[in-house]
Amino acid sequence: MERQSGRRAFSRREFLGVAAAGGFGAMLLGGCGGGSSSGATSSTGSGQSKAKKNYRIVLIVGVLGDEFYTTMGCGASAEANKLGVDLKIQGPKDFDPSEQTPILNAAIQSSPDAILIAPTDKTAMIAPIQSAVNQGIPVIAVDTTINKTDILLAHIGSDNFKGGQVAGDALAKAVNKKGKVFVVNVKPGISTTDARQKGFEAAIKKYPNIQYLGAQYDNDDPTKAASITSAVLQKNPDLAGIFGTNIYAGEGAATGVRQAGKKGQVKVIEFDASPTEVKDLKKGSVDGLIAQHPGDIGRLGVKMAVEYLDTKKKPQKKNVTTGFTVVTRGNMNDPNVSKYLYKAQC
Ligand code: T6T
Repeated sequence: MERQSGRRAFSRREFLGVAAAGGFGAMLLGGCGGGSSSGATSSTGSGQSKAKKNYRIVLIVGVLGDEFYTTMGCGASAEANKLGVDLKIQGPKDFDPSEQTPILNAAIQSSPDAILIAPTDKTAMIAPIQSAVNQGIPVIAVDTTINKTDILLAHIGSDNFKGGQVAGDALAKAVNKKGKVFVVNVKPGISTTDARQKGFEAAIKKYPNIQYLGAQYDNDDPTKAASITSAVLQKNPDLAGIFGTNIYAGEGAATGVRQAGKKGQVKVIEFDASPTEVKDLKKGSVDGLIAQHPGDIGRLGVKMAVEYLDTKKKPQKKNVTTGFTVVTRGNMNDPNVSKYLYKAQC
């Protein structure tokens, strides 16, 4: 099996290196909330806006080593640096609420001024987030969210249902509006990827000659995504297309298609724009990417937290939707598109 993902190749040193190289007031930490070290707050140049106080903010991502969250961290770190805020970035090694909860609990113990979090499950993360709120810590959900949104200060992320619809229409176009298609998804209970699947299903209903084979779950593991894809291809040698709902689903789907010798024949549309996904697009194993704007999510998250801490006024918009960009072989070198391709480091 070829190496597929930044996540599997992740090392803790690499992550710490990212923060250091970026020169930002941030540390990226692996593991279960252990040993958080404080990043130095860099001074800002004259004329730049500054937060009223030297706030401490924690960003807890969905999983470390995932370039979507790395890119979000880059945006958050840049904003923290600009505002003179101390930002720590932490996250679990797997996209799992049982790993994310102790990290959140440790962050709460350190009494930060605000927490930004990408909840790994829309139900399981309600109680841990409620604990933060009960201690008076404002919480902003970034990317993913929870079912109990009233306890959040706000949510910032993509319109994932719409993104799924765009993916559905793109795949329908790629397969000439006919044939069998299926979805590789992560796991049920994640607000973003659930919505993408729903949006995709709503879109392909419009095409009577498309037969939907349903969705299968890879547990955010590209190797599992590849084996799911191989099995579906073996059962359905006439498969026309696949939608991968995130980086690892997409990367694994492309691998499965290549391993079956069906590159170009089976069309693949994927969410996100990791370096591997972009390489697969360039080489023809993938036909389109729905790139989110994670840098904007991170930047806006820090900005909103600081505005709230400075003024104590709740944000006017509780749900901030960031955009996405459809990346194709035809437009991937356009600077207005390539600026949204994800980073493996800042
Ligand atoms: O697609 C992103 C993110 O939006 C989703 O919530 C989880 O997966 C990613 O991080 C990509 O792997």
